[in-house]
Amino acid sequence: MAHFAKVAELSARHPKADGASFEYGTAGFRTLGDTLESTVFRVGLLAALRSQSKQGKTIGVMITASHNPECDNGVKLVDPMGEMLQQSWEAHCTRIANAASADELVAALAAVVEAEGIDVSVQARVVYARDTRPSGPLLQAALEDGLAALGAEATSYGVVTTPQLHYFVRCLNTAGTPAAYGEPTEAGYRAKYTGAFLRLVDGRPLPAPLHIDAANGVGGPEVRKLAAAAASPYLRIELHNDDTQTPGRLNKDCGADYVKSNQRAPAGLDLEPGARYCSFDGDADRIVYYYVDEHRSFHLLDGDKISTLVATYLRDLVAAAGIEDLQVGVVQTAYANGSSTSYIKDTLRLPTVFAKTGVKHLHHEAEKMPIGVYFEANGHGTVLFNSAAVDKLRHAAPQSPAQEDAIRRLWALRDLINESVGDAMSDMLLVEAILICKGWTPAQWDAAYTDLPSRLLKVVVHDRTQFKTTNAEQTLTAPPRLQDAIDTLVAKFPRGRAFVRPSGTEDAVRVYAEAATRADCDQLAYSVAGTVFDKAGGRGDRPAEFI
Ligand code: NG1
Ligand code: ZN
Repeated sequence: MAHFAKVAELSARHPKADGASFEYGTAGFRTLGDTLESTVFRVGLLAALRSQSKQGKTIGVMITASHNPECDNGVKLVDPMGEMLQQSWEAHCTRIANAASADELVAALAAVVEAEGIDVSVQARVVYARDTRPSGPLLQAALEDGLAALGAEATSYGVVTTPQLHYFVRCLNTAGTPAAYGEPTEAGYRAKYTGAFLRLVDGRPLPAPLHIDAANGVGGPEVRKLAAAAASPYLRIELHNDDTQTPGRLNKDCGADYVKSNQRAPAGLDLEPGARYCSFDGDADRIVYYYVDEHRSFHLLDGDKISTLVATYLRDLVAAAGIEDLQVGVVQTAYANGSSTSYIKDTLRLPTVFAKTGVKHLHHEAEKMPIGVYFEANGHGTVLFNSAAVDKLRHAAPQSPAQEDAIRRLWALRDLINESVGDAMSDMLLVEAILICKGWTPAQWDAAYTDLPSRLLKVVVHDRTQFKTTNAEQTLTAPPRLQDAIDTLVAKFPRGRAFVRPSGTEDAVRVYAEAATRADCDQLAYSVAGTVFDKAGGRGDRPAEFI
């Protein structure tokens, strides 16, 4: 096809290593940064085709490996409304990334054009950005070659957070329509979110400063600019781990993933009772909060705690606004702490569903709810208002000043939320606004329910693809009889729950367990991990007994 004339020539500059194999998974392509050049070049080609398949709508490409080590990198595509790439294209991505030669690559591209009925005369439009990783500039150059090979109109947003890029894509594709989302610029992003935040908190007592661990990633400079744009005593921040220059520091012993996984403060922060802390991950799409009590015990306020805080606040505002039949629902994954699920069902009495791991799955479930709050326990999530909910808000007829105020607040909340994707900065402003409005300390927020002790382990096995799950990934259907063995172990522990699933982002199987006490939980987690190791081809060291 003439359209692919330049592909072979430019592809030769970014050859694929023999034998290398890539898969577009939950987080796009993700692996060691110095093995990704051919893949990122090809993602440029894919982005152009995806845009053409959407009649020239703007597609986004983000180069990041999020919370993973600095030596990793990754790349993912962003669809026109700022959402994750439509799942049916993931197989196209994998096939194109794995084409062994230039000829195979061109044939694979032609197959996508054929399968999707793409009109290649449409002008493709693509915007892209990267995080602070050292491998980023070289990968960006490869991407630019891929975009040039198909004549895409390409615009770089430089180094920004992942959710900022999602926001830009949505703004660009909704400009001039009733769904216009905002200005597709960094300044526009900051103005939109800080404006909504200040509308919500205006007149309330001022909070203490917020301490932010920026994981030594792109969130550091970006949140500094956000606070400068707000220029308000309602958003006073103390920034920590904001070194994006020194090699090796990104995500090293810090950031949301470290804090959630280790249930402890990041390096570089000495926690003081009474203060409020949060951690972003390396590309600032996840956030967790935490604090220490007067005995200096550490308390984590993870995605489940954020989700329940936000859902409660929204539910109460809808009631205060006097709007009937505007249901707030909550989407979780199996990694949600069992106490949070019971709290949502039994105390808040809100509908809740489980989705598979990975935000695209939660996003799709939340879209089915009028107001859908979704968070992974690791702090990645947001809130969606469907069009029926927006209509209800638009047509609400307040009967009192209190109702009018609640409706005004619901609008401001909607503006405060990055609906395209989970966003650490927007989620931070959301939590801050709610805490300010309620006059709450982190301990008061934490008091809603007590987490069950939980433990997340990894088991390396010879072949993780043999693990198949059902029931939102909580039950194994293969390898045979492994689930029975897990069930027998779980039954021994009060409030015990455990499940096993293959990771979508790492070559490992994850084991999650929770139980009524820390000792029971650890015993359950390690015995399930040991069983997986023994019965399903464990590799390397058998998971160590807990200490
Ligand atoms: P995998 O590796 O499939 O467990 C991890 C996280 C997900 C999600 C993705 C994408 C856990 C247990 N899993 O997926 O929640 O964030 O990475 O980054 O946290
Ligand atoms: Zn991330």
